Amino acid sequence: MLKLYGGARSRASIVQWYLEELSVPYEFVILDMQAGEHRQPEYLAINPIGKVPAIADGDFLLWESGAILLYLAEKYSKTPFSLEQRGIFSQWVIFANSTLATGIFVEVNREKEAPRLLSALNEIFGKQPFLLGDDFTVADVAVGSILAYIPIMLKLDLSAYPAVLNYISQISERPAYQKTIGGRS
Ligand SMILES: N[C@@H](CCC(=O)N[C@@H](CS)C(=O)NCC(=O)O)C(=O)O
Repeated sequence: MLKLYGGARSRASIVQWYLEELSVPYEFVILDMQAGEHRQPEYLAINPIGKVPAIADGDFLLWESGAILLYLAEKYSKTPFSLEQRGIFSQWVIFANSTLATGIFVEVNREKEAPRLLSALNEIFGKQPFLLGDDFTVADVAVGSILAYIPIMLKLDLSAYPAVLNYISQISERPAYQKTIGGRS
């Protein structure tokens, strides 16, 4: 069975959310990060950087939440990805973990970056329920988890972005979300 390594409150929840969406069986190996279990040789053999999440899918090891999401999306897709689809999914996952996360959660960037990022997303969600249209995809797990962490972790007023607020509320109601990220708020 696929093993997901993470802390009780860590970015492993993002991968766990997607595993639940996909109905993929997994074992969640919860490391005691307070005690530094993620920096012990046993875990460094899985991720030499000593960060979570990581997965072990049989003998195959992978770390960085975005890389894991993309691997799972492709592995469990009913049809093979085209080069263009792969590009679009990578675009949104990398956007989520680099541009969006640093624009929102790095305080020094927030004032300048948050309004333009959230305005652009608000435009998109004003026209369609999910990032790529009518269907929920891995892009929504990556971007949605960063957006959903805003009310959990920051006191940021999102009232100027009603479509973003509506999107956060819609994804927060998904059973797989409730079982994972939602369970920590
Ligand atoms: N970009 C990485 C970030 C990983 C990361 O920073 N994880 C945190 C937990 S949320 C961690 O392992 N912190 C422990 C440490 O830095 O020692 C990802 O998305 O996987």
